[in-house]
Amino acid sequence: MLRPQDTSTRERKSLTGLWEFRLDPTRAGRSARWFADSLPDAVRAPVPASYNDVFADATVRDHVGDVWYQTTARVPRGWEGRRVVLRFDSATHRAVVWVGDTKVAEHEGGYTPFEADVTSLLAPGDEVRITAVVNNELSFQSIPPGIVEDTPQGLRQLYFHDFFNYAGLHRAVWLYATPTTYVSDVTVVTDRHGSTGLVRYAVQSSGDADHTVQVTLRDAEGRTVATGDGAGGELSVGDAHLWAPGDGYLYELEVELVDAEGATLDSYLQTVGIRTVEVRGIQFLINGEPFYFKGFGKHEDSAVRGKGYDDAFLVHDFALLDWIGANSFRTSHYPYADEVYDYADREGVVILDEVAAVGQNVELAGGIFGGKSYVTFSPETVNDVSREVHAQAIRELVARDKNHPSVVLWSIANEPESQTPESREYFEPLFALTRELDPTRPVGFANFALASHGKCLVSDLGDVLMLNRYYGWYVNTGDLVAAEQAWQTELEAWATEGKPIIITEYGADTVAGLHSVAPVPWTEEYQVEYLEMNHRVFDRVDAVVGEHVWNFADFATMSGVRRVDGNKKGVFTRDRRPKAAAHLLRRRWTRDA
Ligand code: BDP
Repeated sequence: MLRPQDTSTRERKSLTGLWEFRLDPTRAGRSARWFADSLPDAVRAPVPASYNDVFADATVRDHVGDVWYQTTARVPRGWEGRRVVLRFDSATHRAVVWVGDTKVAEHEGGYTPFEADVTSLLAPGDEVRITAVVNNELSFQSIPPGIVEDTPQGLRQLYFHDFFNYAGLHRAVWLYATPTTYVSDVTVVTDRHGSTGLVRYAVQSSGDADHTVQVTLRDAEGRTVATGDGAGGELSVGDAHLWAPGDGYLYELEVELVDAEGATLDSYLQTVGIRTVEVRGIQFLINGEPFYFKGFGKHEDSAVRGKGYDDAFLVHDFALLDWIGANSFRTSHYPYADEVYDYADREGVVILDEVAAVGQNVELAGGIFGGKSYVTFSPETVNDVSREVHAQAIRELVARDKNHPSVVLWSIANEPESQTPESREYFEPLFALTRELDPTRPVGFANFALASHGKCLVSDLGDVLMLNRYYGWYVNTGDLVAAEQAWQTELEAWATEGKPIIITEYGADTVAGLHSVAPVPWTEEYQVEYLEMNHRVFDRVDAVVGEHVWNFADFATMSGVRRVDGNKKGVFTRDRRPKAAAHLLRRRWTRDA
């Protein structure tokens, strides 16, 4: 799905700011048609932000069900005769949207954009009312899954993943205008032959006007390096400046729709990083060079705004990644805001891009979160309907992120049950789908400790083995000697598979400022020794091609006896101050720099 842009033929108007907002605990608003007028009894809430923590009110924080957002916007007068689109960069976890009294969009899934052509509903110069009902309920048919319990005290949301169920309008909302004949999709795939870069492109367009497609590829200085005609083709770039980790060199492809007189009907700008990605034997190659992933599993998480996108945190987090010597991260456990990928493209930071399928493992959750016991994959729990929701989430992820050079792998789940025949049956078509949607990137999923080597029935479907392991934390707690041996044994077993292994999680909860002479769990010293132990193990196994510490920063979770004010496995605190482990990682990750 294309982004809203300002180009010679397109304009966009951001609708971020304070919106009218209210909870709907009795789910009255839909039948009472709250969209049809000013939202009754509303307060003001920021967009983008999770609504949960901005009010000093536990009722808002723990609300289960519908909330309503409403704003009014003036349609620019210059948009006469244009196609006007309303776009939400996300609504967590689902939304219905009205313009005036007319329902224009409905979307399932909290982390990908959706939009509606609203041209016929507005007149340039007029003010228009935009209303969204956003629902945060998780069920076995949502990604991620959960269970809403109807208790005498009200609805209670249970879920099987370890981050707070933040909800609301987490990202920008836009009105944008395009010509009525317009570019509707662009796909770019890059390759190289010797020093020549190849850019294969495919353009889709819509609208009535006769047109042809012209493309112009410019380098970072704006010089034209190749041109092409037609809706698809291949451009050659002599002596190409490749996109590479640490060198986010970008070309720009201008896609134009041109009429018979040669006038430009529409112009869309697509950044292009020329690079290749390939798994060969136990290596992960970027531009034919073995790549070693150094970095983190992250979260979109910060105080007050929750999962709300924030430019300052974006720039700061990338500055910290650079400071510490990280070259990559995983968008655990859901697709992040578009801006994150744009920034990674420009900074030359590598991304493992993950869909929001986290917690399809109720056995694990039962143990960790004290929930009831369920069977993960069954007609009553994660079933065919869930799989279609999951498939759609993968389609939307690939459609949104396919052109980002930073994205080098699709991660289609985090720690699902994967040791049962039912899990294999569930995942086989999803791997096939992802490869069909994008044959150019490896596909994987983050494997969970219970599905250890020899037990996991899904890992062989992936191109890369992605392991989340907590030897020395959840097992062998405090005993790093035993942990080192057990970890080494398991890793050597995985190495016999002949595939590259990325350690996608390893980490220890650490309270910043807690110290001890002896390496006692929860202290900063223990986190350091824990990481050092892991690194010794990784360095002894050739198939290990990457290490992503869990987590970049402390983050909010649901309450529980194992969580003190959230998950403390951050190498940085929630407000991004380094723990001692940050200095250790910086030494390790910058030593060859
Ligand atoms: C793994 C999960 C991650 C958790 C982490 C932990 O993938 O989401 O936060 O463990 O327990 O199981 O800290």
